[in-house]
Amino acid sequence: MQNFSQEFHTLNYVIKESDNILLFAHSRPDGDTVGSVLALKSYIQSLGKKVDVACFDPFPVYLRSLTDEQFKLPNQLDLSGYKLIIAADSVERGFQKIQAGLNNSQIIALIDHHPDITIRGDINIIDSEYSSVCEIIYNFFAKNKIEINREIAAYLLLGILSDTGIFQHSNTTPRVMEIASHLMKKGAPMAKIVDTTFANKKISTLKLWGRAFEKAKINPESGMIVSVLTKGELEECDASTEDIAQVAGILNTVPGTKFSLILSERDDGIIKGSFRSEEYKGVDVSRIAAQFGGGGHRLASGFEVKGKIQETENGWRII
Ligand SMILES: [Mn+2]
Repeated sequence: MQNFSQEFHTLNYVIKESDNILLFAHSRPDGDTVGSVLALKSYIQSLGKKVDVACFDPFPVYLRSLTDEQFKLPNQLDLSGYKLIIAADSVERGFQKIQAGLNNSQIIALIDHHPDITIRGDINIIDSEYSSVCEIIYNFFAKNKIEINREIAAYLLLGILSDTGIFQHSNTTPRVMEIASHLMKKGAPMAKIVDTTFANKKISTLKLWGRAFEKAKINPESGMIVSVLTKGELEECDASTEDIAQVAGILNTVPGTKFSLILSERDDGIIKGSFRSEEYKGVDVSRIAAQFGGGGHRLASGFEVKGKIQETENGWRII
């Protein structure tokens, strides 16, 4: 795990030297990217600087109860006007589209915890060992002795709770718990954030999950639990592909299973497979995904293939 002392110092220096700063959240924004950019925004604003937050997608409706903040669309902004641009979380989900148009005098900082990030900026703070970008930004504040007020604490906890699945995923280290504890002491409203991010499910999401759970099948030999979602079901439930994301995680909680797979039909005849497992189950799902040309982490991986899903007696197959 890198501690980024030098990078944190440099980033804070550049922030202080820049009057006009752009923060960039990834497309289909989640709690981690939102928490990251808003925590940084709060700090940068307190220094009396001009700061904007951009994203190719609108601010998530479900986070409205936590903040009145809004995103700006990149094409509504004069991107050449920013001295410093900081992209936080999944920097290859949106930010790479604007990077080419920036000029050499502008400083780019990338903060991410995804593996396989290939783009680089002037300041690179990228390490997949961290639970969330909010954990990294917490360290940035701590290292630079920046006061974490109630607002910043709430944003950072939002990101940590989102990316650890409320401390359920294997990325929940003792350090993550320490940070969360400190953020609560600073006034972060834990219960409210949990309610907002996880208890607030749309009826369309629940209907779609219902379809997937109803059809789930367990293969006793491999310990796999599998289910499928067709494009038709997505449309019938008025659900989005985002609503599929957690299904594999929930299926993986069924006792006696070793890993879960959810197959879902996407646009252009693509089928997406998402695997999940847990540390104690002793399965490396990235190796299974690799057999289908995919990849990812040991406990969460995926692949994409062209084809159609066909039901068989003890599962489904892709034809
Ligand atoms: Mn994240």
